[in-house]
Amino acid sequence: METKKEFFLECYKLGIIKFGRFTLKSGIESPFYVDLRPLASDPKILKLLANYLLDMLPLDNFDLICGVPYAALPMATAMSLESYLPLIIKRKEAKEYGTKKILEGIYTPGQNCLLVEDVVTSGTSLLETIPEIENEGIIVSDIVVVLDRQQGGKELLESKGFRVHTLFTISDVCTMLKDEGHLTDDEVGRINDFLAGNVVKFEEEKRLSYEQKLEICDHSVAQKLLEIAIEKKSNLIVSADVTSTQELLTLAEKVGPHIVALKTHMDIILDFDSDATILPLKDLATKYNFLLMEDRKFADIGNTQELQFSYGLYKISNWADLVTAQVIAGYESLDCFRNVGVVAILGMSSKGTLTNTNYREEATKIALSHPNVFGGVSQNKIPNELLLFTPGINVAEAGDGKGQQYNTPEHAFNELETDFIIVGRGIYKSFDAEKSALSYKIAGWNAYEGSL
Ligand code: 5BU
Repeated sequence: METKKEFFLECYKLGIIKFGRFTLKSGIESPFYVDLRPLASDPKILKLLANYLLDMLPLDNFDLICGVPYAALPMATAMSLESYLPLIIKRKEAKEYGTKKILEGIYTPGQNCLLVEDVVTSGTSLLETIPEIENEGIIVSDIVVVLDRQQGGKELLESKGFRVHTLFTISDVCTMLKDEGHLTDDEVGRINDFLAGNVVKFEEEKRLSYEQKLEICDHSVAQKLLEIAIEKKSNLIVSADVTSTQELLTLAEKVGPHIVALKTHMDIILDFDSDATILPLKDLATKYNFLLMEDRKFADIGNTQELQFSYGLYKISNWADLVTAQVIAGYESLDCFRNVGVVAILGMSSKGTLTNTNYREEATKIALSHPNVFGGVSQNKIPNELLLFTPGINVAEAGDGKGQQYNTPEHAFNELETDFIIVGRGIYKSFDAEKSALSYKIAGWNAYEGSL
């Protein structure tokens, strides 16, 4: 590695500096985050770093070398090995028993010690460390620093009479990374704002629109749902939890014009008959352009799910466009849902559900990786690659006395960035289901537009 710049770019590859939005210990938001500890895990880099640091100053001036714990300890050790300057170690806290020593190693009062620090920010922590070393009779005149965050630390230390030698400054780093295309003008602008002491304005990340989701969701059922949503200006799915074919068809006829999908629990229909129930339902779905979502919540091993999906009374695979499935049985259990889209149950709306953060994270990993899955049901945000379906929506009730918990469309769009709201009793139990569907459709669409 010939130049200092090439050396820095090698260091950068180890992930020592990240750009984005970080909240510092002080509560201040910073556009970058530095952690030089990974440098010690690459012996070649650590050795080169030690030599770059040693090259900055005349070594004859020093009798000892000491790193400020912890990040600079391996750096100081490597510098000692390269220069034969003896190493001393400064404890973070004095030993509580025995010698109560703060410095470990062999030294004598009056010796001059070179101090090594990874990053200097305000300089205050070095100003606390130096007197602890000086109290042992050691002289500190020079400090070598790998990265100066340019927040006044160097100047403060110099004003107290110390010589500070820095290998890189954050400005150097920005210039090098910008030259190499790793940083945009906007990011450099934010870093400069930050260094000038101004409050940094971060762009709020916006939710994706249905048009943007169309570009990233490649499952055909996801595409169809998004196209219907855009065309009908609706994100409403009505949950048709009625118990007869007549009620189901009447409801579908009323709400059909306003929905993207009709969600069913076909096993609660008392007079289910594939000709009398499914054929007219499919006609209505075609007439009003909505999809059929069977909320079967499969939760068994793959072989059983395959049978439940295609056999028995309901033969779901013959008519459903999308189905819900638990992912509790693991990745392969979802392989059987070949000709439909799967919406995975990631989190539930009911009180006391076991779908805690850990479960949701694991379930989301399966959902993201399985090609049959294009969405998830949840009461929390999920990754953009999956469409989010949120049940438990009702503008008039907070619950149903049986564990269901309700939220508003505004909550679902603003807080969860949902894609589709699912409304059952709020519509089919209302006096006028068509009117209610229309008002939930408008509320859902307004909430979606408001969240953009
Ligand atoms: P409601 O009448 O709007 O409460 O009906 C909600 C529907 O959504 C109902 O069919 C449930 O089976 C379904 N649901 C739910 O409410 N909560 C969940 O977490 C899941 C599904 Br998953």
